[in-house]
Amino acid sequence: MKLKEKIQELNARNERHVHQLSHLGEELEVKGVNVDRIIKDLSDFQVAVPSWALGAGGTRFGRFRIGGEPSNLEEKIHDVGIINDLTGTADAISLHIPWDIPDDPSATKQQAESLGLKFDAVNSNTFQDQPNQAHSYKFGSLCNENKSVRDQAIEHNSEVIDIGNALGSKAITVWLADGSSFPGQANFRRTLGHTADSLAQIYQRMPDDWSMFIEYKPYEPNFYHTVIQDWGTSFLLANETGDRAYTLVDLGHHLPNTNIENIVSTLIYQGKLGGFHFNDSKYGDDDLTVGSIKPYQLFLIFNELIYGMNNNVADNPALAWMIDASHNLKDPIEDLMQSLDAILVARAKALLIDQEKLKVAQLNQDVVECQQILQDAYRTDVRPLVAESRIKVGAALDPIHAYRSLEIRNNLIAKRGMDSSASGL
Ligand code: LRH
Ligand code: MN
Repeated sequence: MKLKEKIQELNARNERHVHQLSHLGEELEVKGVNVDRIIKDLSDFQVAVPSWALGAGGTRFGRFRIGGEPSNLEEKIHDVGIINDLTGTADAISLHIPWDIPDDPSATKQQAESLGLKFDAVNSNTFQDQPNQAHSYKFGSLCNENKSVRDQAIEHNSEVIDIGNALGSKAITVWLADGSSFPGQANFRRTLGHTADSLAQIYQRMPDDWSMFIEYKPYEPNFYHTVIQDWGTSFLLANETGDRAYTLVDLGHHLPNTNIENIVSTLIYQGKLGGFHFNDSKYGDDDLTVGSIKPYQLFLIFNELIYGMNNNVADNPALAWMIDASHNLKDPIEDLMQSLDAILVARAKALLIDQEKLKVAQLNQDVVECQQILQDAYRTDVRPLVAESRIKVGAALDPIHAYRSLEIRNNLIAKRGMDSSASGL
């Protein structure tokens, strides 16, 4: 029996869900909420799964195998197919090159389409040296003082665009480790200038309907300066590079206590927000499960996203939603499904915010009422809406329960063994 049929069987036992949904529906209708509109919004909301996060992640201190890991692109696409069947929220894959170069792009595209999947932004990699590479990226790639290193990195990004183009992708994400680890090591102005010039050359290589996402990060692997260290630097480079260049916000790429929702609001206001790498963190770029550490911040970010796109004065394009996480302890498929659930829960709560009432309270400078409106939405248990949005598209009422009761990991281990390992972080 196919996975989708087994899911329908499991979903059949849902009396408790039906009761919870009708109770919540009554509560929300009293408040004038259009419940069906929210459930439809959640069903339509799709997030791309990173191809580099389908195996066990690790740190320099160690990596612990989980068994049944996908050891090639075909198996990775298969696993994203499982995640999408169970959640109905993951109809795209974001590839990282060269970790996941398709041997036969048309066969890869076909396999993905047969599973109802497409390819979101492709990611270049000039933060690692590949075997037989002419020039090292040890001292940077697009920012390197040495032109032949920059040209090599520009060429790599051009190859990534060609691969993405063959798969039907429409965007490239450029994240650069470029920077320095000691004062005096780098000239800030020359390295930023080289980067701007290199991005402009890559931009010229993009098809006219493609976008470039410029991802910023304050530190790691360089620990004194990073060329594209913050949203402001990415924003100025996006403006300098072209109309189809945007800033990508990775939630883990902020110094402690940064107000990310304020950054999101400003970028949409300027029409320069390209998309997200969703994850969560306690300290640095921890790449933890979305919503596992700061779920209220994620809710506040979605509030700005919903308000911003409903008042889209600068014609910000539709956003690219992607997860970027690393699974050091959890089963990657379970971890990704928890992240997808947390994203839908945060979005559902934010959709409950009465934006009109909030505006009135803000204009009246009624600070208490403003918080009351936000937290009334945040404190609403929206899980029945999220579950119903999955059931509506044939996915599992409870993906983790379905995944475990169908013993999917054990079946993968039986097929692939305990020692198979996935490329990626
Ligand atoms: C850098 C980053 C970037 C990817 C990498 C896998 O920290 O967030 O998005 O290239 O992780
Ligand atoms: Mn990222």
